[in-house]
Amino acid sequence: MDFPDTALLNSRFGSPGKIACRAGENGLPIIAIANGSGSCEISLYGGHVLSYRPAGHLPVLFMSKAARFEPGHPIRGGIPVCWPWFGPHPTAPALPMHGFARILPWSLAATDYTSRSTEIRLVLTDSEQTHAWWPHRFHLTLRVALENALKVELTTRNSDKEPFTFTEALHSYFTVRQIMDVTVRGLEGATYSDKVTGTDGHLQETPVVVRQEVDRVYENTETECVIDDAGLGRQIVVAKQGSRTTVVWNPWIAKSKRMPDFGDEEYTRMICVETANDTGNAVTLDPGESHTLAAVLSADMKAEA
Ligand code: TA6
Repeated sequence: MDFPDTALLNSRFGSPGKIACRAGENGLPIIAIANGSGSCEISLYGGHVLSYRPAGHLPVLFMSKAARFEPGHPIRGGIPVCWPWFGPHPTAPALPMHGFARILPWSLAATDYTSRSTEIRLVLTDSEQTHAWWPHRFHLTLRVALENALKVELTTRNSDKEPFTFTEALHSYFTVRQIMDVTVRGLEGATYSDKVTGTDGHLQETPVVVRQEVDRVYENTETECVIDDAGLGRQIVVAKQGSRTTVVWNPWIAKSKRMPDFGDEEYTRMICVETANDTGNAVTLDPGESHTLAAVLSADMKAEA
């Protein structure tokens, strides 16, 4: 897997105190962006936001201590880009889980900064490799903007001659102090498919709590979610645009033990609240059309009770 030399990236895109490129594990290039609002790191491998830390806060995104940074293997934590399908491929389960965008090298196309915002734009386009998995021409842009929130935008453009349909997710892993002290608000009244039991049509009547493996797909919901972390006295707000599906996942005990790139106890310190468009909210683009999926993440210390 070829990546540009980080010295070359720095000469072209670097800016002291704002944008820096470095070689991470196995030489995978990492772009670090920073400003008065905080800091964020993004891997060119997978177009993958690895970390986000608002000024004055503990890290917002979770990264497994057992995560593997190896070409061909998805990174366990941060914000994996699931595209052009979410979950297993609908008809060819042997194809990569959650699509191929998160296991391919992206290019750094542009960086920009103002007094308030620092942003980068990564690009992934179709290739012989992607055609073998998905027979369409596309142009994918990931824009990551660090302001008083972290805005992550995934824009799909159909550069083919025929329409295509895709599903997608920004599969965000969030750090919590202790999962037993966490509730996720914002999905009350929505219905979900339970991927653990394989059943549909469940009504979410209360804020989500995790006391077992949770793998729920809420379709037709555009509301923002709030991860209320009583242990840290912090709320993480997961706002979204261009997304009609939200997924909530915690692997709990048994599944954690089955994941080699995830610590057996790490389920206690994370929860995924994913910004998506899954099957019932799949997106179809005509040639030349574009669609943007965006997650806007921010953290607030809870007001003293
Ligand atoms: O978003 C939840 C989910 O679809 C779960 O079913 C679980 O498979 C998780 O994604 C992680 O998938 P991965 O392929 O990254 O191990």
